Amino acid sequence: MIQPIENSYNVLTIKSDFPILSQTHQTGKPLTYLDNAASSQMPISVIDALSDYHRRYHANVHRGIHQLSELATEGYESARKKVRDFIHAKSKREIIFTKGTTEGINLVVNAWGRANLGAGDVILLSQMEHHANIVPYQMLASEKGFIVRYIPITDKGEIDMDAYQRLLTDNPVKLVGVTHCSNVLGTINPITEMARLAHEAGAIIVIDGAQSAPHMPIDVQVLDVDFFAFSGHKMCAPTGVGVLYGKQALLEAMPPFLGGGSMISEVTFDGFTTGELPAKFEAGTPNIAQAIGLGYAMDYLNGIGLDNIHHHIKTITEYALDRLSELPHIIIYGHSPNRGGVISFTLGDIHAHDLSQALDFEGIAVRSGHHCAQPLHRLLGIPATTRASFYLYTTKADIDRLVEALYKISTFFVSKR
Ligand code: C6P
Repeated sequence: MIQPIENSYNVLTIKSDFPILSQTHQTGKPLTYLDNAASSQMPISVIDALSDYHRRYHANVHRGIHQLSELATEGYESARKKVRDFIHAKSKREIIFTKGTTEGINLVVNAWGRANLGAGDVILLSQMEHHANIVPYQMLASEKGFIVRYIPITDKGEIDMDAYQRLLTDNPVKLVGVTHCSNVLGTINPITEMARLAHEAGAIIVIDGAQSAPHMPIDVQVLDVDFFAFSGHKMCAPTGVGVLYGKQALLEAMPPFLGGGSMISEVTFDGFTTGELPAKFEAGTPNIAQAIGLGYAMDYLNGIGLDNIHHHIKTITEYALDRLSELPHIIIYGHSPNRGGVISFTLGDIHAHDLSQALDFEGIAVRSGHHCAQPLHRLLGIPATTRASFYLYTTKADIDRLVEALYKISTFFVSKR
């Protein structure tokens, strides 16, 4: 078993950087926040950076030549450089600010997909995808007539790599869309290997990085992926900002997604020409404060070190798996040894919503439902799970509180029968 590293990592100091976490729940109990896969919290440095922007240099970007606009543009473009460094992209032209992962994937589908996919083409998604990585493809498939196939998963909740290779060779596959880390099973998928196989088969690979970018070092060049989308609000930044990374040659060759201000070079009454990257994919006024906030969130995460964060989450997840396994009637979904910080489970026949409401009465925030992965839940034969998800500030004491509360709740439900 991995030894707890809380002393050297100093999780309590990290936790004290997040003002929201020192609150008391309305029940008077301490607040234990275990819903980080939905949205994480913001450290004081990010909150201060947002406030500073709003107090000192709020203005539109790339438009005015007055002082406030220049400061805002500088802040916004400096955030782009921080993102480039954070994911090790070659150029900041490859960094497109979006609203979040969902918008990033929709951009790829509607721009690259619309230009490159047609009747009879095949694309592969996996059975563990979030709706954001299924529905946009289904929408375009119904219009264009391409075929969507699903890579099966094993009993452990991992991609079935043999089936993946068969699906790649059986068909002329044009695109593979897969999550880096499942938001239900926690599985971290072997993206470098999957990208190599996709490229050998002549397909591009699009990665949903919503659950991986916040938790582990990302190098898009080592992964050799064509597109990689993620969201700021799961990595200490505000909502309303995300990133789509794309290889420059692909971004240059594909048409724009949205039309409007900023994304053009020239407009006449008869038509328009597109602007340079990355503006070509950023029509309209962007979420400036949020992008600047994301840059500060990346500074904060870098200050702790993504390797350290990844190690801490692995340690906490192992501890949580050990402790949760003590509970009678618990079923945990996802058994890959290579996993991120989410644990989805059912507890006897207690409905997931009842369970998360009862946990809320104990001051513990988790998520229940299908977690926007309904096809996966159908495959698992269950309508809903309860999910606890961890981040850089989660302590062993948080896990202990969760387990104690689950004991208490299961005793209460059994006594009611
Ligand atoms: N999952 C969860 O509770 P947006 O909403 O665009 O920021 O992210 C969408 C998304 C895409 N892929 C994966 C793997 C995700 O986990 C998410 C967001 C949250 O699991 C909210 S549904």
